[in-house]
Amino acid sequence: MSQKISLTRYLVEQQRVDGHIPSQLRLLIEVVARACKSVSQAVNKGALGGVLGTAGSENVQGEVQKKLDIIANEVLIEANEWGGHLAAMASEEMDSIYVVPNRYPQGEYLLLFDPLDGSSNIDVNVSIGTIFSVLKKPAGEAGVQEKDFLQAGKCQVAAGYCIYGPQTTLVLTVGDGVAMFTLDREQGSFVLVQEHMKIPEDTKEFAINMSNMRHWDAPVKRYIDECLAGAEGPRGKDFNMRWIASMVADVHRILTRGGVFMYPWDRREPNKPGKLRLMYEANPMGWLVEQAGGAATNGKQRILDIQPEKLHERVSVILGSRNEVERVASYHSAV
Ligand code: P6P
Repeated sequence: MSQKISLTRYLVEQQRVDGHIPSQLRLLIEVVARACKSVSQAVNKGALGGVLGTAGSENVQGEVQKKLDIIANEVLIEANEWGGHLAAMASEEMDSIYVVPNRYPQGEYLLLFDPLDGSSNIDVNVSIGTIFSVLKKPAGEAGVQEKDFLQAGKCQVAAGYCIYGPQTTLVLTVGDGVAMFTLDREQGSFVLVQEHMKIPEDTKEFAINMSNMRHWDAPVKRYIDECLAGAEGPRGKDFNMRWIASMVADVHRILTRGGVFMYPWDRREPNKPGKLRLMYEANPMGWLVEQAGGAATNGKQRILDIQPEKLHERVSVILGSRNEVERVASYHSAV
């Protein structure tokens, strides 16, 4: 029987054999993974755990917070604040950064996360997930401030997500490709099920919220119209559509079998560049997709090259199978 490789062993080998990650980063990733196991337990309880429904508050995005949004946020903060590997954390659910309290040692890493992405799906038992991104704190300066987080996605040193679906699965990159680990609940550990995941360069499947069609810009409308025209249209092939309205689930499908995911700018809120957040949604997902051979753009620029100006800034996202993403980008540059 082939030996099971745990997340711990994979990370130790990335540290020892490949020299990709220092021990502090390895520890950080293991702590985040343990926190995701706790979140998974809470999510799996559902109504039995009294964790469904709203918390009666709004987050910095002005979105109604679900009870599980707050629970997941607290789990990640409490799991990571004492270990000595972090200087601070930032979360979709918190207006400002969370600096590690003085009673704990400060580390050199910054952790950003969307503690429970897709939370509108919680109450209807559809897959949701935790998205995380790790940056290094800029050298030199004492203390840590919000501006230390404002680094482009290409500066990430680790990124991943944990999807709470039929399986609880952690997908991770430290810059050496993408590895997938499924939670073995009998052992209580994440077990490597695939590494060096690859997204097919071409696809026949797109993911977008079609109800927004009348609000899209011309390049996006052109791309989707051509997909809908099918074999008789300019693409010469039929397309399928999927939209789970949970970025983690849609991206996981694309990492697993290809596809293109689009949440573009639209006219509903013209002053916002998009709905999704750059720092803890688009950047980690964009790096994972690129590490798997795909591409991620805002239509005009590689997502990982975007220099953030605000912690919670939003961005237009087109990511997935490289040839499709490049086609959409070419339609944007043609206008
Ligand atoms: P819509 C979930 O709220 C989320 O942030 C992403 O996970 C998802 O892709 C998107 O919003 C869904 O948005 O407008 O289709 O509900």
